[in-house]
Amino acid sequence: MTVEVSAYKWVPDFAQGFVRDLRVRWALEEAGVPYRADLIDVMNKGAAYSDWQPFAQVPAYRDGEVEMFESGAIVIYLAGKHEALAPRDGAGQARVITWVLAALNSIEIHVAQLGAIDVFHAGEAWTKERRPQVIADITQRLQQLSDWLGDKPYLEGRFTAGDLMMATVLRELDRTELLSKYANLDAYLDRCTARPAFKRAMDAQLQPFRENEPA
Ligand SMILES: N[C@@H](CCC(=O)N[C@@H](CS)C(=O)NCC(=O)O)C(=O)O
Repeated sequence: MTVEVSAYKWVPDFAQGFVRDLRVRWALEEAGVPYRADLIDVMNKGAAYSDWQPFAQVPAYRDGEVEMFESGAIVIYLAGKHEALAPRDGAGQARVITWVLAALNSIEIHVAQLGAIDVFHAGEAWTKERRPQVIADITQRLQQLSDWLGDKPYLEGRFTAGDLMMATVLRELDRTELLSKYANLDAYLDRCTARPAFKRAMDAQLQPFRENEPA
């Protein structure tokens, strides 16, 4: 069966290039696995979609053997199958799983709060009080990540699904100044997103947005 990934037909400008199907598309591109995007309407997903993704979000994934949701789980699953995404030895794979979860649970958890403050709840009174602490939390994590990375090209030396996930999280800070204070993280993000597989994944996400732009 063809690998299928759910994605949106169109999203508003601020979300274009950031919808989380990008993570799965990128992993599949790195692994050289062809796939089909099942495009759904963000405003009208249809009741049946919740059978595939219980929270009615994207991405969801299926390949004939498994049916999954959660971008992190899907990327970890793919890393287990493809050397392009993780070493084949158990210890190496354990490190990759660790970094995928670190990206999501130790860094994105803070970065997502900044998105809530600056984008989804922009201008609301409570955001003024909350924002400084969120910035402090992100800054601490970036410093720690920068210290870990040092002058390595990737988190574990070679590119893995851990870098893929970390780069998609760090990209969420692109509209802030926070990342540019860490030259090695800035260069790391550029290195990850310069990969041809990332560019193909990005093009594939953006193409339907151009074709389905509301009149
Ligand atoms: N934890 C989920 C989050 C998925 C998610 O937030 N999807 C967003 C797009 S990036 C979505 O579908 N939002 C629309 C909605 O919630 O209705 C994952 O990583 O897969």
